[in-house]
Amino acid sequence: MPTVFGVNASPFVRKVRVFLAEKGIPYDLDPVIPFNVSAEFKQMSPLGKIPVYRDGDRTLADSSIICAYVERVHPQPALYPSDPYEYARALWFEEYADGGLTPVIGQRIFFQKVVGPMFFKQPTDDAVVKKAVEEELPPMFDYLESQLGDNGALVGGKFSIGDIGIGTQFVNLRHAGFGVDAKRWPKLARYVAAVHARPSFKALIDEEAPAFGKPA
Ligand SMILES: N[C@@H](CCC(=O)N[C@@H](CS)C(=O)NCC(=O)O)C(=O)O
Repeated sequence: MPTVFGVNASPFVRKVRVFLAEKGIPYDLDPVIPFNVSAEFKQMSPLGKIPVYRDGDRTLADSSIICAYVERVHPQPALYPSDPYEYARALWFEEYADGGLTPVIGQRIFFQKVVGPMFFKQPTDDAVVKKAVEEELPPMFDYLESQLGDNGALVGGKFSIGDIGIGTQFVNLRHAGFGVDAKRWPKLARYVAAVHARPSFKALIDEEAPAFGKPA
């Protein structure tokens, strides 16, 4: 059985766990916290980050790379579109989430509301959160709203790695006590609710919410 190294609340660990759940692949979870990691862990993850995936004697770091590998080993159900442009668009949304949403949702909102107070005894800086929620997120939500059709997926009408990458960020936002205003972004609000209702996401939200967020 493969092992995922990493802890709940990391959007990247959750991305891999949702991916594996969608594929129906059982795995063990080794809850490595990414602070002062061991030399042994750094051999698997040279940047010292979570997640890491171990499959027999093969190890991989980085959620995007892990998912790409798992897709090749377990092609069904396909979580990357087969059409070349849709494939690239799905990767784009994964990157938009990892590189674009993470600095706002993860590093500012979730860190200030959850990680800082819980792990570093650091009070929330409300000004940072307010700026992120009121000024930085809305243009990102506008963009996502503009990309959504009515079929519940970002690319090609079919659930993909792009939806997993975006969906996992919104779990952190939810744990921090924020959501999507359905009056302002109706398609995005519906989309996020539908993605989070999938068994793969719901199981993790239910698992994490008592520790990190509001009860699901
Ligand atoms: N691009 C990486 C990012 C992973 C990442 O930043 N993980 C964070 C936790 S959410 C981490 O391990 N941070 C510890 C550190 O940067 O030292 C991925 O997709 O896996």
